[in-house]
Amino acid sequence: MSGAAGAGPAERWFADRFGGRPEGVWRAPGRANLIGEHTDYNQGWVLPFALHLGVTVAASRRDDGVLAIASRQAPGAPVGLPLATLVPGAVTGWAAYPAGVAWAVRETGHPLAGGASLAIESDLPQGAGLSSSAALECATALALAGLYGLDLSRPELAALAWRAENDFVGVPSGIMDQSASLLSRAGHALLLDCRSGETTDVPLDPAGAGLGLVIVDTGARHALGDGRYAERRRECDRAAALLGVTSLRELTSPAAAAGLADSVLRRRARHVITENARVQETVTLLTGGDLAGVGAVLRASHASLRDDFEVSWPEADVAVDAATAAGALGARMMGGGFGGSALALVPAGQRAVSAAITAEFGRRGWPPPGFVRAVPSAGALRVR
Ligand code: GAF
Repeated sequence: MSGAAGAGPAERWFADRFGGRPEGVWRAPGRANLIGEHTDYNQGWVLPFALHLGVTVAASRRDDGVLAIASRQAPGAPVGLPLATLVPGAVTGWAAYPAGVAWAVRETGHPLAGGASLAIESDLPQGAGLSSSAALECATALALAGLYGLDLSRPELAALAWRAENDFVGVPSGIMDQSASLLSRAGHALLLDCRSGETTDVPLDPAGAGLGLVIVDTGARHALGDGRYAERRRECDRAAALLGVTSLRELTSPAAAAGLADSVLRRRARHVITENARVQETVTLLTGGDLAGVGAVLRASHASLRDDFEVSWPEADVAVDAATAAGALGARMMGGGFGGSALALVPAGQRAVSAAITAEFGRRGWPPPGFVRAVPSAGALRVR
C-alpha cells in the first residue's frame, strides 16, 4: 500500500498541526466504477468498487465547540470553524466537505458538543474522478461517529455524507460514491440498487482471471459542480416526467425512449435504460466467472456515454480507442464525465495498452496520462 494507507503519516500530520497523539485514525477509500454510470440519481443500479487509495483522518475530540481541520494537501494553518456557525454556504473550498459532514451529523440530532480536530492525509489524486471528495466525507463521518460513539450504520453514514455534499457543499451528486467508499468488500464490486438501497457483493478478482483493471487518469480535470452534471440530472427528470414514470429506472426497454419527441431527451433516456441493463448483464457475467466477457459491455457503455449521454471528453475517447486497439478487452470513461479517468480491462501484465495510450497522447501534444492498477479493496475502516 502506498502513501497515506497506514495510520503513521496522518498521525504525524496530526502531531505537527495539533500536537500530541490523535484519539484515533480512520480511512475511507476512493472508488472506481465498473459499470452503471449516471444511473444512481435515476434510482437505478451501479456496480462500483473501493480502491486501495483513499483519505485518512487522524482525529481527537476538543472542548471548545470548534471543528479544526488541517489538510496535508492544502498546507497552511488549520481552519477553525465554530460548530454553531455551520450552515449551508458558510464554508467554501475543500474544508466545506468535512464541515458539511459535521453539519449533517448535527442535523441528525448528534450535537458533537466539544468539536473535533481533524488532520487529513490523502493519496488519492484530486479531480481524477476517483471520488476524493466522497472519500474525505466518509473518512470524516466515520471519525466523528467513532470519536463521539454515535450509533450510525454504514448506510446511515453514507446518507449523511451524501447530504453534506448535496445540501451543504451544494454539489448535486448521487449516492454511488459514498456507498462504494463505506460499503465495499475486498475482492468484490458492490451492486447497489439506488431505489431500495439494497446491496449485494459481487466477486471481482481480475488477477484470478489473468486480467487487470487499469485506471487511466487522462489529466483532464472535472468538477461535478460546474453545471453540466446538474444539467444531465434535469434532462433525466424531464424525460421521466414526460414518459409518465417517477424515474427512468422504471423503464426496461430502450424502445420506451422512442416516445420522447425531443431527440436529446430521447438519447439521455436511452443511455440510462441501456446502462441499467448493462449493469445486470455484468453481474450475470461476473457471477458466472466470465470477467473477460465484461469487456464488450464496457465498450458498449462508453459508446452510450459518448453518443447518447454526451459526457465523454476527448482524452477519454482517445484513451478508450487506443486501449482497445492495443489489446484491451474493453474500456470506458468513468464517473460524472467531462474529465477524470477511464477504466480499461486488460490481459494481466500487459504494458502494450498503457504504452499505446501514452503514445496517442504524445502524438496530440497532451501530457502523458497516469496509470493506476485498480485493486477491488475494502471499504472505510478504523486504522487505529
Ligand atoms: C459522480 C457522482 F458523484 C455520482 O453520484 C454518479 O452520478 C457519477 O458521477 C456518474 O455515474 O461520480
